[in-house]
Amino acid sequence: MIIVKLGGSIITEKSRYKSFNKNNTLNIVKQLKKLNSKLIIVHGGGSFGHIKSKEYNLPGPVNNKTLEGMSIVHNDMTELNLNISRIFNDNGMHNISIPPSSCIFGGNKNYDIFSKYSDMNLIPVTFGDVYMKDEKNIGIYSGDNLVYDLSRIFKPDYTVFFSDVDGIYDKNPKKYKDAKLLNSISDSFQFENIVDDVTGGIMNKYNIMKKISSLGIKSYIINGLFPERIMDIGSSEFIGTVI
Ligand code: ATP
Ligand code: IP8
Repeated sequence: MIIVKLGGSIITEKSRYKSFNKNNTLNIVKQLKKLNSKLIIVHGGGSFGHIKSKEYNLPGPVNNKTLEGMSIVHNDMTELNLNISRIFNDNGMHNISIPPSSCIFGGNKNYDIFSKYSDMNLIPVTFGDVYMKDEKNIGIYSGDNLVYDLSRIFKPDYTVFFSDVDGIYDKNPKKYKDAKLLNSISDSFQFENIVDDVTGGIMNKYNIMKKISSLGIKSYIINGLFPERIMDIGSSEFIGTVI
């Protein structure tokens, strides 16, 4: 089993509301097919999730505005999910969409349905979503957090995070031309997000990857513009960051 996160920056254009990057997604799906492995797919929100979350003050306390926002963001996320699920299906990778807002409520999480569908050889396709943190607060559950939750349950061989950069650098490569790619992380590095993310950007991703590694599971960040790099995992040719 491999758990794959499709980052919002590679499957959408993050600064343009609801712009889906079909070609990037298709290229990744084609490589995933070649792996011939059991998969769980998690995708981020990108411009289908973060823009409206911010506009409607999410995460935040329940009120008329945040409830409306919750509905809008969830609908937009299911639209993105449908775009992605169809590409998998069109490429012979049959799947089932599982919204986290139906599995998580307050402190209660129940992911049993993932194993049931996975056992039937349907690929679960899930996503960062809105959810009820408790009775008074609406939260945003990041796709990265889901990768961790699912890793604890499924103990995958490894996890892969497709993003729009080659991996983690010593500083933001989008801002600094001299940024150096870190193949693995031992030194300190800086995070500076250009596009605001309601779930914490690459810093949250790095913290999640560290938590996954404490389960004894490796996580790889790969540039989704070069998804074929997934084939080099474990070899000296691999380009990306492993944690
Ligand atoms: P998500 O679905 O969680 O949004 P994502 O793959 O789109 O996943 P981001 O959270 O957008 O990931 O993180 C990737 C971005 O982080 C890059 O586009 C880059 O601009 C930014 N970034 C900031 N600091 C760094 C760093 N030190 N190394 C790599 N990227 C960095
Ligand atoms: O992009 C958050 O998931 P992420 C999704 O994986 C929403 O952090 C709804 C903003």
